[in-house]
Amino acid sequence: MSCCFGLITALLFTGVIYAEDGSSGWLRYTALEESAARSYRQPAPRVVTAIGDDALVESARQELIRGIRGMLGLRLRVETRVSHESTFVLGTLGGLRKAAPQLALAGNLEPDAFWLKTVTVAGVRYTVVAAADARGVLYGVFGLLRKMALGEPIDRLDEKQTPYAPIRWVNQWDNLDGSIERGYGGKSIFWEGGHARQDLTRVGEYGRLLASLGINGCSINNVNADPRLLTDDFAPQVARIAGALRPWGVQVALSVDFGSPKSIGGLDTFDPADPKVAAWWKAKADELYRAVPDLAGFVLKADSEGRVGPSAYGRTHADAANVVARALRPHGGKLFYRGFVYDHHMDWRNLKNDRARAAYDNFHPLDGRFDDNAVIQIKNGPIDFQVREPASPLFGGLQKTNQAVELQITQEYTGQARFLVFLVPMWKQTLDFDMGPATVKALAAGKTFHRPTGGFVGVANVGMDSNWTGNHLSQANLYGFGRLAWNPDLSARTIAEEWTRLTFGGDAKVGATVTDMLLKSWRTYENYTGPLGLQGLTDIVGNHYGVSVEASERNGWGQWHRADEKGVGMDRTAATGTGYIGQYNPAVARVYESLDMCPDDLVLFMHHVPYTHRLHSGKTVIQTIYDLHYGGEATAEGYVGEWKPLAGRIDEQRYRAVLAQLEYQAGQAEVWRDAVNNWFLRASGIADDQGRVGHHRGRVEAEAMTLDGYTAVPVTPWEAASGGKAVSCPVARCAASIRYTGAAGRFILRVQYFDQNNGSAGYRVQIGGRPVDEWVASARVPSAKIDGSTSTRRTVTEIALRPGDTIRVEGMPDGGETAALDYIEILPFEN
Ligand code: GCV
Repeated sequence: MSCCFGLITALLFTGVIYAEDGSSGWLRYTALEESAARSYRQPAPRVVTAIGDDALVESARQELIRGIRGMLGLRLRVETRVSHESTFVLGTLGGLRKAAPQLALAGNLEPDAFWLKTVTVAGVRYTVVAAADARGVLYGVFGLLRKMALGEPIDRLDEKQTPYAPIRWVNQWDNLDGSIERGYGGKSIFWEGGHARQDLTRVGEYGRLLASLGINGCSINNVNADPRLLTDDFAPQVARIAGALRPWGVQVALSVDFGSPKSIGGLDTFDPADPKVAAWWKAKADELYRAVPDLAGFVLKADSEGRVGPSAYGRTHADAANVVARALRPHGGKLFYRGFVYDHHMDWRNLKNDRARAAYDNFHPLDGRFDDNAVIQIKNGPIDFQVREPASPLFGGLQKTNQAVELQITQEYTGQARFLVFLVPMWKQTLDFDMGPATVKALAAGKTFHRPTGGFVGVANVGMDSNWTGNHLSQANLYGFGRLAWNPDLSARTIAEEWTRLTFGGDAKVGATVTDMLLKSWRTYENYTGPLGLQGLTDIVGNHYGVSVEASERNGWGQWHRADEKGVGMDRTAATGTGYIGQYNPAVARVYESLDMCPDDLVLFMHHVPYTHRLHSGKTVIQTIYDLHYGGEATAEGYVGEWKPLAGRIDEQRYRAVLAQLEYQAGQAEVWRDAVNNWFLRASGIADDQGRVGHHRGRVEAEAMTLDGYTAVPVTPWEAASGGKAVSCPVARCAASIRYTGAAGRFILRVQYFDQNNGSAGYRVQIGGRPVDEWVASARVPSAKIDGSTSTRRTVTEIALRPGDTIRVEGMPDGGETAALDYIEILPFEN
């Protein structure tokens, strides 16, 4: 044994940084820095005893063994009884009191809570992980290991942790064909080709990640539910998935389609008031619970975005929820009924229409009419996961109904796994917001009105990508959601620091840099996209990614910002607008209703104002739009410089992947900045008082270059390309060139091109006939068009230019991708 221990220690503690693909997430258990390892190793027990044969306790024991081995290089010996030797003792309070009364563990714990306690008996020290139930034991072990990974002492423990709310769920929007709606981390880990995957290894690994955060439920299919999931074929498949998650205490839930009694059930109706329909739901639930006895329940999206619902029969949402909830109740199941109900065919010409009103208007009148195992699942804001929204007034509008807050972990409107956007500060703004009766977190958790069920739901959409979320940094959002669901009083900084250390190790410079980048990233993204409550300004009817300022206007989807030549913003006041503000408690409404009191961050969400309106800052709205876009872009550009000094301090594989992501983001930030600013310049006719908007140092439009094969094409929307145009190559090879006429020197050359997803075009740059760069445009970007989503920047640093040199960019189309170019920029090289 001593030989093996020595070998393991030598291998683990050599300080070598191994390549990592991100699959371990924050559960890496890499060797602690030697002095920290020594301080834990010396007093640490060498034995683990787990009391009870529950599968979750077994998971807890295995996890402890794995963590201690990874971090300290110690192999724990497994014993079945608590002896007179220093031991890690795991078990439920009941089990421990019987098996080890000498530990004298007094008191009680809530479900899922845990107690980490150092107990000394006759000079022998025991490190105890106790809980009311087996799941709490598992959570306690994860809590203990996290402490060690964070460098916190564990020699004198007496810490109880109780989850803030009983509901801590994730939703996955996975389709049976293996795709994921708004998923950016690869294919489904659950489904493939219309069936549950044969190999569910990743599902188990996901369960482990979720359990480490205290997440106890996961719905495994899209809320835009495929009714086939409720056909007989699927029960055994759901049972297999549930089996993979069960050792981690994560219960499976299913999204269901309200039309199922008719579409797959053979009935001629899905009317919730029809006894045949009630009987169908009951029989279906009974059948499913035979296959999956611990099924957590159903999630239901009805009467929303084309899904059928109770309105088909003139019934209410309470009728719909209750008919399903009653089928689940005998089995202890819950029905999550989504509050995301709105009309997406609204007349945009009617200034009183307002999608933001919909959730409250639909559900507030029904308060008290939902059964106790039904929960209204409410998105954080009244629209749809925009970069900034006020807290949904519905949180304050339900006092006799269970509710849960729905947060979106997957970055649908916030950069889709290509941008660094840490969402915890945004979520905290909602959770900590005082609705009048109480904060959103207290209302959602059911604390304020003593509701039996409530809590937190996060739309996670992880996928088969090794790093789960499509990039390394977005994992911080999954981690942050879980930590907040367990304890919403944690600060964004604490969560960012924890995640950074667990994910990238204990190097202080890495910790400080990444934490700082995370904490400023939401505001940065907001600034270069849609600040002041403008919201997304993205392609609202398409991919929700690239810039498209007017896409949300003049259609029925209701994400309007109503910008015209005179002013901008939605008038949602009670006095002259849509009346949305009147849905809040009077204390909140008073602030939003008054232009003087309304926070600048939400001013255009609440009010329509002229561009010359002065904000609290003293600046006009239009100048603020310009300045924030320049500021946001500059901060995003700065990420690259902040990240580069971390080379060698984290593994090369993740270092490079993140660097590429940040470089890409910097380019996209410039696209957003210019597009939004140019759009508002054209709309308002008011110039930037700093002369930046519309003027770009060193920029040469591609259409102004000497073109060989390339032809100029208009771009839609016009603001997505500089000058509204690009050049596109209709033949096998094209070139755009200019003769450099400036002073000799060293420069950066930027090439703005379009990386469509329908081909992999090649590009080559030559200066004075010498090749200086070449690349293939093959990024995973969600558009096949020349637009704001595909606009991408390539930077060639430190090139020498002399007057008379020819700069030539060649493009070689591939498939449908036309090697399109927007512009080049020649900028001074600064070290
Ligand atoms: C699953 C937004 C998204 C949809 C999503 C919907 C919802 O509209 O764009 O993809 O559908 O929200 O939350 O139901």
